[in-house]
Amino acid sequence: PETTLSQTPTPRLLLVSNRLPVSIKRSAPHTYTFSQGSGGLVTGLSGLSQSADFRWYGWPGLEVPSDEHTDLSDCLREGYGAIPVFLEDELADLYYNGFSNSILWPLIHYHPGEITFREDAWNAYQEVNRLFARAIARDMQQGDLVWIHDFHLMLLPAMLREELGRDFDVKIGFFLHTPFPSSEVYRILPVRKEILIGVLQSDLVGFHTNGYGRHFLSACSHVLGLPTTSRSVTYDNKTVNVGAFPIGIQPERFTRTLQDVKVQGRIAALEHEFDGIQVMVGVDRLDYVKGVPQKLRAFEMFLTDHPEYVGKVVLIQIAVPTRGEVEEYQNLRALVNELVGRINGKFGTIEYTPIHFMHQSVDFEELLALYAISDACVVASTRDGMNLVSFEYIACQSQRHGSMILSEFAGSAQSLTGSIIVNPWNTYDMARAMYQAVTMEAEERADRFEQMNAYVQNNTSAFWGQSFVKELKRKGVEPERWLRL
Ligand code: GDG
Repeated sequence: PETTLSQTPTPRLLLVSNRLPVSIKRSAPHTYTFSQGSGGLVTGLSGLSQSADFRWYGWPGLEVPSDEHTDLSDCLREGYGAIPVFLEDELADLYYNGFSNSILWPLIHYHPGEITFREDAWNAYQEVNRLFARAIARDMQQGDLVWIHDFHLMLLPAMLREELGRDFDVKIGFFLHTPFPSSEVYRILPVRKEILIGVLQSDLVGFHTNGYGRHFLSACSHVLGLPTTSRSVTYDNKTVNVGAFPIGIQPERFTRTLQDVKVQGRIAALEHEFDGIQVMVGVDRLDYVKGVPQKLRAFEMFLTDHPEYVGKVVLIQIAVPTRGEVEEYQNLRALVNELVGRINGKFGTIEYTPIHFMHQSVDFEELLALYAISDACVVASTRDGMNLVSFEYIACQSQRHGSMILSEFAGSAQSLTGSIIVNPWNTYDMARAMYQAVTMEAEERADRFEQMNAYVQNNTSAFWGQSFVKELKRKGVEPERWLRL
């Protein structure tokens, strides 16, 4: 039949991620409380959720007795447009901690030494991707767009096509929030072929940077022998487009919250507390890819080399607990505790604590107050897909124009050209950068801030989400259909 633009219905957008964008707590049988999540992915997609028929599939993050599935699903669907994919605890643990966090995460972040490949974890990963595929396929309509997120669900594009059948009209997009490693590292993965084949049933594969996209294409070429161009790969007689879609933040959320009376009060109190002292801030999940030990050692070297700053500079490090069930994270925690204790013992006095270390998360208002009162932010990631903290710090610095010390291994280093770029493996380099930050003239700080702020204000999360979906919609539209339109 003839199709005209006005008759073409807006396609539905189905988002899929490991976790739903809602935190769910079960206080008693059939009794749940919900709170809206606020991670980068949630805020990045909130603009889209208003513009399209929108659903979000994910694991609710807790085991739910089967007689409560229907009630909980109804609540989540009506309240949040969220559709839970239920998993039993044991399976979720093997898929999430066993395979995603203990095998894929370290490999992707160039820590192959941390990997112990386990067949049972791989089986669980396949099983959970299959459960997601079935849950989504059950609800799908012809013409839907599906946008799958992150390394937990790399088999899902292929499994979804299998469930739907080849002729089903759906466009599948896949976005990886982490780096994609060099193919020389990627090929260590025992199931390297299976994972690539899983992703390659997408129409569009997105990364934060061009470099990650290039690594992915060379893995397709080296591991699977597929023909590639600089922006696509051909698999199963279909072209898969590959592109860079750098994520951003919602800067106005930060500007607005900073005006809050409560936040202003907290800023005044912290400024009073640190009167005459320069503050450096770090905000990281306590993950080995975030380079927290490297940062602490550099801070120690800075104080050793510049004793005139002992008593004059502090480092506030928020280290959000994460993946505590995985052994490497327990070891990291012990190392960081030891380093903080040693450095504070060495340079501290009754009046002065060089490192204020918090192994806990802080609420959003407190986080913003900390960003706002800090004279520098230090991001020392040894690998990081993007790093939203670096953007958030800039969004809170319109008054102070603090310095950004940023690892060259964070995706955001490619955009925040006004930052002091460091190699976190080079302690001297990072210690020098700390000195540079605390001695930088106001005029230079203002210039650097202007550059970085222009980027953060323009490259928002809404822009990221819309760009990806626009590209996905365009992909696969048959030429004859274009002509008729
Ligand atoms: C992955 C990739 C990529 C942190 N501590 C607190 C808190 N946070 C918030 C930050 C920020 C988010 O968590 C962390 O985002 P990052 O991007 O820095 O890092 P990952 O969690 O590793 O995210 C990363 C990202 O996905 C998006 O694609 O950039 O490379 O690894 O928003 O503000 N928020 C509150 N209290 C805290 O204590 N309220």
